[in-house]
Amino acid sequence: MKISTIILTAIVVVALAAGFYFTLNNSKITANAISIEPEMININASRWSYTPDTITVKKDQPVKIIINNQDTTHGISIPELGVMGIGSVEFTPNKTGTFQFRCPTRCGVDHINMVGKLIVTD
Ligand SMILES: [Cu+2]
Repeated sequence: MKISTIILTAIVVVALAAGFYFTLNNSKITANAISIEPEMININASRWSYTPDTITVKKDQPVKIIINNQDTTHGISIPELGVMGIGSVEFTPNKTGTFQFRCPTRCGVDHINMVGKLIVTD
């Protein structure tokens, strides 16, 4: 075997090993970035209110709101944050402020008055 072939083979092996190492490292970084557990919040929903009716969360912190229906099917809708769900909603607030949430299901005569408040802080 020529010396140049041996050197070329060695270079290829080192390059592959380096590529493999960086790929592994990048995988770890990605895994860490998406492994942030959502903050779990339980809320009771019944005709026609939420308990609690005010929730405070942090911007950029994933949150999962579990909606415990006490009578019929209710949910949470926050159009300004692109959030809508029944049973539970999971999202990451991307802006601070005070947002009204409403029930997205027609759950009865006072459905329109079923509102809550989400406060997103820094
Ligand atoms: Cu409702």
